[in-house]
Amino acid sequence: MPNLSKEQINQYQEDGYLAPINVLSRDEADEVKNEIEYIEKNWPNELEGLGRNYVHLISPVFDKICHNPKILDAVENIIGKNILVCGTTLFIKNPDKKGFVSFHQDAKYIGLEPHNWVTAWLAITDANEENGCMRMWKGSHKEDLKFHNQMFDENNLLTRGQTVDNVPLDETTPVILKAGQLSLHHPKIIHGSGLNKSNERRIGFAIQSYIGTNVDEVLGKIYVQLARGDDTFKYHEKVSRPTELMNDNDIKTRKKANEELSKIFYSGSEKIGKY
Ligand SMILES: O=C(O)CCC(=O)C(=O)O
Repeated sequence: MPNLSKEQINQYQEDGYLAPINVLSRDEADEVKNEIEYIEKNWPNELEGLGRNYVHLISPVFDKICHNPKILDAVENIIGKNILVCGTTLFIKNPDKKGFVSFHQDAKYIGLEPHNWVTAWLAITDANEENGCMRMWKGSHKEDLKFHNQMFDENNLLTRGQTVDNVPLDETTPVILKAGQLSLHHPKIIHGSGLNKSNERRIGFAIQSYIGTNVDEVLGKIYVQLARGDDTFKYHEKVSRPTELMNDNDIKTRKKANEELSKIFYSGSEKIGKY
């Protein structure tokens, strides 16, 4: 059931993003944080590098978020009722690290065509200006895809350090979220995020993205789940939902999915980054 008001849908269409949307309580968000810390403790490298992608394929906790009816209701307003979960990424900024995200457009290197898709970013911790929340350049989604410099900076949390130059910081808006709140953003909106200057971790779980069943992957292969509706296009291979943490078969599926995703991310690139 679509759940956004007309004003919210207009806001998304005009600004290129929408926030905040209440999804989880703070306690529920804390449970998700505990799941991350449990995985990090027991499988130390599992969420590192390329492993920050597709965690929903090995963890029922993250799988449940992707299929959360509140999120899907909001997403349905934007891309229609036939919805696939295409991928997920954990964006973790630890306080002792210099991680940032350069200004970029998601649609530039991901190969998902047409742009009937939306990225949902769930705050697992509070996200604010001090700890490096996302900043959006409102209305920039109405323009074409821009040239991106490929910087490969080791502190950049993006694959190639892809960067749109000369974005006026004072024209960007911080997306301030409490733990458990969600933002939705458009494939072409220019956005990024700065350093975490606080003493706590800043954690975001991005479902990147929810795609309409009519969306193809023109650069490679993706593994999807049907989240809602019917898939009459059948462009992509479907994968099952995990029922236990780190099941052997799910680990294999995730490895395969990540290998294919890496080919997409670095398609046409001379260099490979760490994610
Ligand atoms: O987590 C961040 O700071 C940036 C995430 C991002 O660029 C995205 O989800 O598209």
